Amino acid sequence: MKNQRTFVMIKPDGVQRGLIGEIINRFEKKGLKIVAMKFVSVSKKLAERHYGIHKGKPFFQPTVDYITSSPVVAIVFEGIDAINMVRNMMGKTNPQDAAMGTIRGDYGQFIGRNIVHGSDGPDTAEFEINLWFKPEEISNYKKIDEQWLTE
Ligand code: IDP
Ligand code: MG
Repeated sequence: MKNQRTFVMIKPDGVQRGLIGEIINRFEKKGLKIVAMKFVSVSKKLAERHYGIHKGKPFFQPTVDYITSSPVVAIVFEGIDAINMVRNMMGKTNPQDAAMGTIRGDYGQFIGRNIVHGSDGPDTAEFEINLWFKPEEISNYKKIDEQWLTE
């Protein structure tokens, strides 16, 4: 059982379709703690760094274009096994394969518009949190429900 931080982005389609509250609500109700959050118009440079691992793949440029097309919400969540928890709650990359009950399964139709991003492992989470947030934008604080989320 490890407390982890993970980076989440509500992508432009999630923002444009009015799903910001719905998505944050799901993570919040699960018990994940928001430790950083901001509304961002993503630059080409930031988008290319964020998706740098996919450089050279056919979907790289379309995905950069997608996340720079309209503002996004950038969030750092903290919780027990938060990285996997968020990935499970988002569902598979392609909304057509994502289980009902997941964010992508419930709200998405197409792989190129899959609503939400979440870090895929501890190294990626660290890289992405540092890429999107300055240390002073991240809050260390105790939340009143924490004692009820563990034994
Ligand atoms: P992930 O977001 O579930 O981690 P990745 O394979 O890391 O999935 O891909 C990053 C993003 O690139 C996806 O969320 C999606 O927006 C986009 N993407 C991935 N594969 C495709 C594709 O085959 N067509 C269009 N877009 C894709
Ligand atoms: Mg990924």
